[in-house]
Formats: sequence, structure tokens, C-alpha cells
Amino acid sequence: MSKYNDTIYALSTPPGKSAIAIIRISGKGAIKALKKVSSIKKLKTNAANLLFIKNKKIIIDQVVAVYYSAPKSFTGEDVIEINCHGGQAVISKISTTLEKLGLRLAEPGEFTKRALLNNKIDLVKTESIADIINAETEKQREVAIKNLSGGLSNFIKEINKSIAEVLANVEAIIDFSDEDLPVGIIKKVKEQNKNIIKKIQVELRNANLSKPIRSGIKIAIIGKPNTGKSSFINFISKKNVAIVTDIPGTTTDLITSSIDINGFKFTFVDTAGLRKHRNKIEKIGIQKTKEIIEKSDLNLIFLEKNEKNKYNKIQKKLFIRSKSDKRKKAKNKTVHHNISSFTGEGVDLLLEEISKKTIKEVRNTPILSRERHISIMNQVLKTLKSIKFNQNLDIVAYELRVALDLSMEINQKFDIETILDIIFKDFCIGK
Ligand SMILES: Nc1nc2c(ncn2[C@@H]2O[C@H](COP(=O)(O)OP(=O)(O)OP(=O)(O)O)[C@@H](O)[C@H]2O)c(=O)[nH]1
Ligand SMILES: [Mg+2]
Repeated sequence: MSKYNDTIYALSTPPGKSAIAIIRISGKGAIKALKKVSSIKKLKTNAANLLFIKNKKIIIDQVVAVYYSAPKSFTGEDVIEINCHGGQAVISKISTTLEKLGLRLAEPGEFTKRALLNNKIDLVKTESIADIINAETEKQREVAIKNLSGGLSNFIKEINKSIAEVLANVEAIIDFSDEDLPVGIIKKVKEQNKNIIKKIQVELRNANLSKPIRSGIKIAIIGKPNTGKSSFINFISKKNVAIVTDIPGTTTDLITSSIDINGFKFTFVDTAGLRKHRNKIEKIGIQKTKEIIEKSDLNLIFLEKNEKNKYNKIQKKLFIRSKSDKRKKAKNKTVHHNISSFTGEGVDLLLEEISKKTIKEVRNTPILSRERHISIMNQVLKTLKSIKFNQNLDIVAYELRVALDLSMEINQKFDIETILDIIFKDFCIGK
């Protein structure tokens, strides 16, 4: 039974002109609404129904409507997906016609919210749906699909079950006298707790290594004026994001551009570089450069000649000399990367090196993919680690219950209103 009384609709495909658009309807009044705007008498379930959508007997479009009957649908309610032609006028006419029948435009993420509240999906899967829609890189997609197919839900189930087992054993020790208990039960309980701690630690370590998957990697581009910094960011972005001239000091503001390298999101920041300022604008630009050097995961230092010593204070760095197309090939092995933003020479090699320097190999796709999961698991870990099994066992049982309660917050015992606000702000209308 759905918890909602009203029926919602929304365009589930992106707005704009396309071959096909999908308008989704969900709720008790879905079938009635479709029957009112078409001449169809009986809808086939889980099948394509070819029909004309009409407004007061005037045909709007010929469409294919797929009907999923409650509760076997995404939301758990009656759902109809109208596949209409993807013209703006068609979409808007069907929408206003549905609106006139009393259907309401869905809020962002409302279909998924209904699915969650009607117990069709769990909280972690809800988050994964947002993550898979928002995934920009291959690695982000991998994490999202792993959790959508149950990766984190299974992990949490296993952790909860193990904590519950330890708790049951501790309560057995409290309840029964010494003679009735198997020998070495305290030792066994300690061992069980240790194993849970290990499992959580492995996943937390994995999550930490995979931080770049979630938040991306920041790379600052610095160096003297006219060394080819902006030309480089333009070349790797495959578009002109920064102005390039032969006038030294062209770039003053920070210009960012994100690209995908090996499935990871890298955000490059072009800067004014470090130099003596000539005016107020450059002074601010150079100050901004100094700040970004501190925040970035790696600094690309574009050299004019051999001024490497100037940058001794910078920790994470790679030296680069651009404009290799203008120079003779260096005879001896150089300790900087030679590249050209005109011919592309050396750029791929440099990007590989950047990737190698900033990303640690993560063997398993992480399952603790959001700050919410990591923070809860850290608290569970802290609680389990603090338990002293040689103290009063009532206290041990209490602490295990605290750990279990915390862990259950990931997928079961959550404050629905607070959590929904956090999750559904990432959703688009129609999902
Ligand atoms: N031949 C050649 N010229 C380049 C290359 N990269 C940049 N240039 C030229 O060098 C000049 C300066 O390039 P920019 O990319 O603006 O240099 P910048 O380091 O961003 O300079 P500022 O913003 O002033 O600090 C321009 O005239 C570019 O056309 C390159 O790979 N080869
Ligand atoms: Mg520049």
C-alpha cells in the first residue's frame, strides 16, 4: 500500500528536442488519468500499449504507454511511462493535459522517494541511484553500480549480524551461571569483536584510498609568465577555457577545467603563477596562486629555463618545459617533462605521470562511498575498539548495543526527514 494519495507526473528524459521523451506517472490515479486522455479501455501490464493521447478528443500524439501495476513497479504504486515524440510542444501539451486532470508535477527525486517510503528500495540503494545519475567518471559509476546491486547493503547486513551475535553471546554469559557455559566463551567473544573491527578497518582504508574517486584530484598549474600554462590547460580541455597571448601576465584569475584521466576526475587550475606583481590585479592573482598551491594534490611547475631552485619550498610538484616544438631535442636526460601544447608531444606521458603520482591503486571498488557512511562506520569502529571485555559485562552489552544502533543508521534506523533532505537534494525531477 502506498503512503501517498496524490498522483504525480514528470518528464523523465532531459528537456529539449529528442526522438523520444518519457513522461512518467505514478500514483493511484495513473490508470484513470491515462484512460481519460486516450480511448484505451484495457491496459496490458508490463507491455507496450500503442495509443493516441488526446485532449478533448483532439489527438496530441501517438505514444507507447508501458504500465507497471502496483506493487510491482519502481515506486510500488501504479506507474505508467508514456513514450511520446520528443518535441517540446508535445511534451508541454501532454503535461498541461495531465495537470488539468489533477496530477501534480513531481518534486526532484519524488519517484525514488516514493520507492524508498514504499519499501521498494533501501536507503543505501536510494543514495546509489543519486550517485549513478551524478557519476561523471567511470570510477564513480563503478562505485555507484556496486552499491546499487547491494555491495554496501550486504556489508552492513553482515556487520550488523556479527555485532548481534557478539551481543547475544555476552547476554548469554550474563544470564547463565559459569558451569553452563562452554569453556573459553569470553575468548571467543573477544575474537569475534576483533574480526568485526578488522572488517570495518579494511573498508575504511579502502574508502580513504578511494577519496579521489569521490572528490576528484586538484592540480595547480604554476610558473613564470608566458611559459605556456594557459595553452596547456586549453590543450588538455580540448577547448579554450583560458585566454592565451604573448603578453606576460595574461592570466590573473584562477581558471579551472575538469578532465577524466583513467576514470578519475582531475580538476586543473590555471593560475597567474608566482612572480613580482606589477599592479593590484596581479597581486591578488598571485595571492590566489599561493593559496591554491597549498590546497592542490600536485603542482605542475612550468619552467622558462632552469629556475627550479625557486620552487624548493613547494612539496608536491612536477617540472615541465613547454614549447618543445620550438626547441632542439635535449641530448642528455632531462629531469623535467618536455611537452608542446601545439603538437601535443609529451602530453599523454605527462598525464600518465600525474595520474601515477596522485592515485594509489585501489584493488577493490570501495563500498563506503559517502561521507555519511564513512562517518557512521568510524563511530562504530571507535565504539567496538573501546570495549573492555574484562569489565562488568552489562557495560559490554550496553556498548555493543550502542555500536549496533549506530551501524543500523546506515540502512535501517535513520531519521527519515533529515536523511531525505540530504539525499534528495542531489536528484533531478523525473527520477
Ligand atoms: N610554439 C609554442 N608556443 C607556445 C606553446 N604554448 C604556449 N605558447 C605560446 O606562448 C605564449 C604564452 O602562452 P600562454 O599559454 O598564454 O602562457 P602562460 O604561461 O599562461 O602566460 P601568463 O598567463 O602570462 O602567465 C603564447 O604566445 C602562446 O602561443 C607551445 O607549446 N609551443
Ligand atoms: Mg596564462
